[in-house]
Amino acid sequence: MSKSDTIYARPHKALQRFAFDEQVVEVFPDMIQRSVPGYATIIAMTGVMAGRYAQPESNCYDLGCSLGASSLAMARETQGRNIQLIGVDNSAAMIERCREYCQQSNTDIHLRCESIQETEIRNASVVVLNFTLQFVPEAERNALCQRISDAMRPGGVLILSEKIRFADPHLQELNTDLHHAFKRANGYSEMEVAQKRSALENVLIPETLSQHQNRLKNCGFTSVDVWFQCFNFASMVAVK
Ligand code: GEK
Repeated sequence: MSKSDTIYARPHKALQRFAFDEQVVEVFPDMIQRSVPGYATIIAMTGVMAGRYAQPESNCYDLGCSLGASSLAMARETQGRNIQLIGVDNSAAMIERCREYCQQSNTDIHLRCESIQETEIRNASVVVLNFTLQFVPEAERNALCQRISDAMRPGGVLILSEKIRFADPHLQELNTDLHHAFKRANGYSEMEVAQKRSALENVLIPETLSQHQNRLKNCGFTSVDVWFQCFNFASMVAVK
């Protein structure tokens, strides 16, 4: 059981930029579950889609794997196909804890503590970017998605889940309010919601669904669909 997230429960005098450090690792499962609408569904269905698209003798990547939730879901659904699962994260604290989880569940996932902009990607049939592209500098997102597309086998898929922004100001305000209501319903106080929001300012940079869809098409993905959305959180599937 992960500890409950109380990182922003007390007033922080000088609010630091949000970072994926030991303190976050300790509470991460609770934090992401209570903060991201549909998280459990997205993880479970990532596994199901990997089960459908993972090709024998290929690699499946979980980019920004954190504690390996998507990797473990993929592992469950792709057994016996001689697939190499590869999890990449640039937080040493995350990778260390992820390694413990993989050992406990006796799951063979190759873990790399690396930046996803630099990690080698090849012979891929499934690539997962679950809530990670949003932390990559905007200027580097096109090149990363192009590299993923170039490394994919025909018929492979990219699953891309993100917090999104709305071009329409009314919808932006509505969905931001609904997301905050979701967090309050999950036990976060007004102060926790406000402090977390400030800590993520200029760290998590959301884009619109059209920006994502256009980028994926420009990178050579043929069919692109939004298969899940709840408020300002969405997950897309892009077929190569
Ligand atoms: C899940 N996918 O449980 N290179 C490598 N890792 C990065 C980079 C980068 N440039 N930027 C951020 N990260 C997971 C959740 S969390 C999402 C992903 C969230 C890593 C960062 O260290 C963190 O572990 C992860 O991406 C983002 O489905 O907390 O909102």
